[in-house]
Amino acid sequence: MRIEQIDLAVVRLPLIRPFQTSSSRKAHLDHILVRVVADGVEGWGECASPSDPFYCPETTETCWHVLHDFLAPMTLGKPWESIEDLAALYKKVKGNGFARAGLEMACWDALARSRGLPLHRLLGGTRSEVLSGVSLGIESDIGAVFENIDQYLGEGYRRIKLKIAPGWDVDVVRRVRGRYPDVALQVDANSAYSLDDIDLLKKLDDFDLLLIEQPLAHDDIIDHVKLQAALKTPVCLDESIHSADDARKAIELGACRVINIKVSRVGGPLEARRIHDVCAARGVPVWCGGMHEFGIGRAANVAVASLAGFSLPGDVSGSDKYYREDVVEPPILATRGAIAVFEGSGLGVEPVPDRIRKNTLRAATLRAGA
Ligand code: OSB
Ligand code: MG
Repeated sequence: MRIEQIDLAVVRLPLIRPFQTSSSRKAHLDHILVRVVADGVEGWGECASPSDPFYCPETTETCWHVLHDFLAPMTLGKPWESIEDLAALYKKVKGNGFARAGLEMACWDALARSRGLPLHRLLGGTRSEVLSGVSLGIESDIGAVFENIDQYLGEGYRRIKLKIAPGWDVDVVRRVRGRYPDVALQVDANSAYSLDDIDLLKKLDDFDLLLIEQPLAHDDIIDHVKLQAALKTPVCLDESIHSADDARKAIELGACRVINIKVSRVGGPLEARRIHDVCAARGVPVWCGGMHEFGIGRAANVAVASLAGFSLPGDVSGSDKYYREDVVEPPILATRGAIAVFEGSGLGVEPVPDRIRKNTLRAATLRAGA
C-alpha cells in the first residue's frame, strides 16, 4: 500500500465526569485523530496522549509535532505491504509511542478495510467479547466513590480500579473493601510512591487486591523488583513498559506479575501484540489499559484485547462512561461487563464527520509529493 494523504485533527470532547489521578486532573480530552488514505482506502487512528506531560513525557503538542514533521513525511508515498514494513519506515523515531500509535492504527484500519477483514481477525484475536472493568478517579470524599462503584457494578462491570495517591490510599481501599467484600478490586498509583513507602504499600496486602498498578517511578523497573519481592499482591506495570523488550526484562527481573498493555502507550497494535506474545509465552496475564479513548482508539483497544492472553478485565469501558456523544457509530457499549468485538471491516466503527468537525480545534492535511 501507499499512503497518499494524511489528515490530522485535534478534537476536543468534554468528559461526563472529570477524572483525577495522582498526577493530573482533566475535564475534557484533546486527542489527535489521524485519517490516512492509502491506495484509495480510508483508515482512522487516534493519538490519545494527555495534553500535559504528567502521565508520560508526551503531550498532544509533541504528538502533533512528531506526526506532522516526522511520521507523515517519512511515510507519505512510500510503499509497504505489512504493518511491520510500515513501522520500518519510521524506525529511526525513538519513543513517542502515542504519536506512532495514531498513525499505525490508521494504517491497520486501512489495511484491514482493503482486505475486507475486521481488525481483530487481522491481529489474530480469538475472543468474541472483551472483559470490561472501570477505572475510577480520585474523588473529594468516599461517598462519591461509593456512588460511582454502585453505578458501575449496577451496569454490570466486572471489576473496579481505584486511583490512589498519598493521602488517598490505605484508608480508602479499606473502606471500599469493607463495603464490597467480594468485588474484583485493584488500585493504580500512577507512580506516586517510592521505596520509602514500602511499609504503607505492604498494608495494601490485607485487601485481596488483584494487583497494584505502577506504584513507583514512571521509568523504573529495578525498584519495582524490590517492591514486588516485599508484597504478596501482584505488581502490574503500566508507565514503565513501552515495548516487548521492556516487558521481557521486567518479567525476567521479577518487577511485576501482570502487565497493563495500552495500545496508545506502546506505539500501536503491533507492539501491543508483541508484548502480549512475550507475556503469554511466560504465563503472565495481561489486560488492556485505556487513555479515555474516543471511539476510534477504543475500537482498536477492543480488537487488541480480543487476543487470547487478555485474561483479566481491562479499563476499556463503554464510551457512555466518558462521553455524551462519541465520534463514531455505532456507539461502543458494554453489556454485563463485556464489549462485543466488531465484525465490520477495519476498526468496525464509522467516524461521524459532523461530530468530528464541530469539535475540531486544529487541522492539517499532508499529501505525498506536496
Ligand atoms: O494510568 O491507567 C492509567 C487514564 C489516563 C491516564 C492514565 C490512566 C488512565 C486510566 C483510565 O486509568 C483508563 C480509561 O478508563 O480509559
Ligand atoms: Mg495506569
